[in-house]
Amino acid sequence: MRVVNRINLLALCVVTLLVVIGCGKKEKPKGRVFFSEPKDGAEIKGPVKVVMVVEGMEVKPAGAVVEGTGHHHILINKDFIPQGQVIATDDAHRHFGKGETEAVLDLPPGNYKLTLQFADGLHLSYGKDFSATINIKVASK
Ligand SMILES: [Cu+2]
Repeated sequence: MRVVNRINLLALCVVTLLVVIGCGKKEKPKGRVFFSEPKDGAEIKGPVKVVMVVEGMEVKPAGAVVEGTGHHHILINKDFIPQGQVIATDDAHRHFGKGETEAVLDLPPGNYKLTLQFADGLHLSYGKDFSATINIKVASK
């Protein structure tokens, strides 16, 4: 009898778990990007090491457009790029087209707004949902 009860309990747990997982999937956001380094508001001396994270997509070097993949960009003192718009290539728009997730930015002392922007293989932005902005201060050495 005890064994049967345990099996019933186990079955109930499995069903509950499946329902929870099933519901969770529907509510799961598409994904996001963020800097795991530096933290928003950080004050940094010297070169700025950045660590870029994406969730819900895969990092892939630039080139072909593959659904669900892309590469990171850091926009310096710029806002996110609207979805579908191509990201410029200049000093204020850095591409990490080799699929890098870490970089070192050599920034002169001052206050900076850094926007992380994920975009597809042809550098077309994934928009606001796949951007994150932090403010940092680079202190004089
Ligand atoms: Cu790019």
